[in-house]
Order: sequence, then structure tokens, then C-alpha cells
Amino acid sequence: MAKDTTRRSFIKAGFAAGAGLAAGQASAAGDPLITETQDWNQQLGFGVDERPYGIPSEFQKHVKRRSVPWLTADPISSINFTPLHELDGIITPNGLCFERHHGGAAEYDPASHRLMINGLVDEELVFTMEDIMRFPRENHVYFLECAANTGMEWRGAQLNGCQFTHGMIHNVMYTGIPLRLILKEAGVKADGKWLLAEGADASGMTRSIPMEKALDDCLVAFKMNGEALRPEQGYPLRLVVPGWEGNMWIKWLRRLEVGDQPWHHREETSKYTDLLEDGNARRFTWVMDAKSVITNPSPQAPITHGPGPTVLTGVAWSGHGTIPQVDVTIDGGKNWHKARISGPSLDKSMHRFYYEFDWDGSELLLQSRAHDSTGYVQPTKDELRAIRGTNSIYHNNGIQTWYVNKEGVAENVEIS
Ligand SMILES: Nc1nc2c(c(=O)[nH]1)N[C@H]1C(S)=C(S)[C@@H](COP(=O)(O)O)O[C@H]1N2
Ligand SMILES: [Mo]
Repeated sequence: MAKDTTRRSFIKAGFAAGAGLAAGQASAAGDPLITETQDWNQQLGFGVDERPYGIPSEFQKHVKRRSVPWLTADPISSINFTPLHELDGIITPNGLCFERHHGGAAEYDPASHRLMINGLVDEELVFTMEDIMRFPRENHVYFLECAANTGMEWRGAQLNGCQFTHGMIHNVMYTGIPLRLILKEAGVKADGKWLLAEGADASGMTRSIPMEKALDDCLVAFKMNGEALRPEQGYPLRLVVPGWEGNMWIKWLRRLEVGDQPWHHREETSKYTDLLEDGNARRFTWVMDAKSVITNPSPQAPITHGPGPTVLTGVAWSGHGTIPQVDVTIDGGKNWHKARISGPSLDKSMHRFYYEFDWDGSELLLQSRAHDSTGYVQPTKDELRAIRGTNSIYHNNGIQTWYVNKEGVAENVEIS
């Protein structure tokens, strides 16, 4: 499969494909969509007062979060998935960020929201949202990945689409206050080594966070991609714990307690722990390791244009830093190629990669493999299983394979 990505070859192929599709119909030059006046050329569009808050084109209705009904018992304590196969670049639009909540998405009036700090501090404090807004702010783009992302795939290929296998992730620019400034305001006592973050929603979610992380890069955020957090994402205030599993990013943040040891609450004992092959469970697997997935082509985004120039794209991320390199293969690992990373390469943020190739119409086995800035390389699923067995749910960052048939239809498979 030779790669020739010059302009000329694209244009030639474009005409060839057009001619092929239009066989027996009008040629490209005689296309009525070009030569005839269309309905939409003859009527006025809608005015500036029609949509004071903009929404996507009605032709984009298929671009939406989706859930998998059998995954959870009811939609209140459930999950939906980001449509990764419909997105490009690195930022997840606010309305498409996957949702995970344990007691429904709460909607609070910011005027009556409070953030309290108690425990091992010099002075216990309560902040209003107005108080929070008076601290110096920072802007950072970070991915949030639920530890259960790809969790259904431990025993074998299961869900047919990157939205479902990898869509428990979003990548957002947050505006917020460094958590360390808020802790400093209260004054952490010398034996204050841990922080408990608590949500105001019905689930009252709590997680223990080591003080080093709290003082390092955590944010108390109130904006996402420039506008207020969405209710689904914890409006008016959420904790941002860069690179660490999504469960720790407490939404509707109402309380921070400083303590001298972890609290061992539900979400860090019975959940979000990793059962190992020997029967022991590993706790506190906080950092999300390097991972990647090809978003196009993929089961929900087949190749529809036939052989010729084809754009392969996907996303990669690491909780340990940046992604300097992504390799892709279209023949199940016989040959690996360096993908092209385009867009900002930011710490603990999603990266976008592309690989352009000339599809000869034969079957494909697509895989991507991320390298992060520590030198770590994304493992195969078999390598993970050798350590973790198949009884795991969380922290599956194994290499994903899509099989593409001669018609361009893609399917979730495994090769070994
Ligand atoms: N208060 C509160 N915070 C929460 C949760 C919750 O149910 N309640 N869910 C957690 C889990 S398990 C994940 S993966 C992330 C999901 O964030 P998102 O809904 O913005 O995608 O929020 C975390 N923070
Ligand atoms: Mo989660």
C-alpha cells in the first residue's frame, strides 16, 4: 500500500471516485446540485434572534451521547458515552461530554452553593461562589477518563464502536482556582496528609486524595471550554484531578476535609480497585496510563468512499504527561507507521493523530499504539491480561483492533 499524499494524486482520485459513483448518471460537470437552483437558495435563513444560544445543524442530530441500556440498572445511576467517532481536534464540546453520575445530574443554584473546608486546618472555612471567584484563576486542558472506560473488553471484543469501548473520556479546557490556594487559605496542619473531597449530589460521592497531588496541579473549576460547567459536569463547582481516574474528579464539590490518612470509602474499596490474577485487589490505581484508539474508520464510522485516499484518525492520551508518538498499523501489526500528531500537545490532555493511506480495497486490521513522554508504550490486551487476568473492570488501556472488510464495514475484534 504505497502512500502518495501529493495534492495531484488526491485530485485525480477525487475525479475518479466521482466518475465511479456517478456511473450512468450525470458527470461531475452536469451535477444538478451545481447547475440547478435549489430550494435553499430561494428562501431567507433564520434571523439573529432565533437562537440566542446556538445549537448544531439539524443534519448533525446523530452526533450525540449514547448509553448501553444493559450496562446499568437505571439511568439515574448510569453512564453515557462521548461520540468520539464524530469528533475531531482535541476539545470535546460541552454538550457531548460523557456523563457518569451515581445519583442523577443535580442542578444547583450557585447563589446557595457553598464549599467548606474542615479537618486538620488552622481555620475551618466556608466559601460562597463569589468568594471562589476572587482567587487567581488558571486555564488548563485536561482529559477526564473514567477508570471503567474499556472495562467491558477485558474478556474479549464486545462493544461495537469506539463510542462504547472508549467513550468514557472527555477533554476540556477548565478555568478554575488551584486547589493549593484554597488549602493555603485554611492552612493545612503538619499532619494533614490526605484530603477528602465530597459532592453535594444525592450520591454524596467522596474520594481520598493524597496531599501532594492536592497541592500540585488540582483545580477547583467553574468553567469548561469558556462557559459555566454543565449541570451534568458538576455545576457550579467541580474538582479537577489531572491525569487521575475520573471518579476522583468530584462534581458539585461542597466539602474538603483534611486528614492524616485515607478514608477508605466505597469508591476506593469496593469500586475502582483492580482485582489481580492472584485474587488480591489493588487499591489506589490513580494515574491513567497511556492509551489510544482509532476513531475513524471504526464500527460506527465505516469507509464509505471505496478504495483510494483514506484518512485514518484517532486520539491518544496519558495521565503521566504528553504523547510524543503514536504508531498505527493497517495490517494487524506486520508493519507499523508513525502517525502525524496535529494540534496542541499538552500535558495530560488528549492528542489528535492522523495517518493518510491509499486503501487498495483489501481487508484491514487497524491498531494504534501510544508512547508517552515517560517512554512508556501502550500494551497489548494480552500483556495486560498476563498481569491482571480477565476478572478486571477498571484501567484497561490495551491496544484496540478494528477489522475492516472489503466493503469498508468495521468491527471490534481481537488478534493474538
Ligand atoms: N459528586 C459526584 N462526583 C462524581 C461522580 C458522581 O456521581 N457524583 N461520578 C464520578 C465518576 S465515576 C466519573 S468517571 C466522573 C465523570 O465525570 P463527567 O460526568 O463529567 O463525565 O465524575 C466523578 N465525580
Ligand atoms: Mo467513573
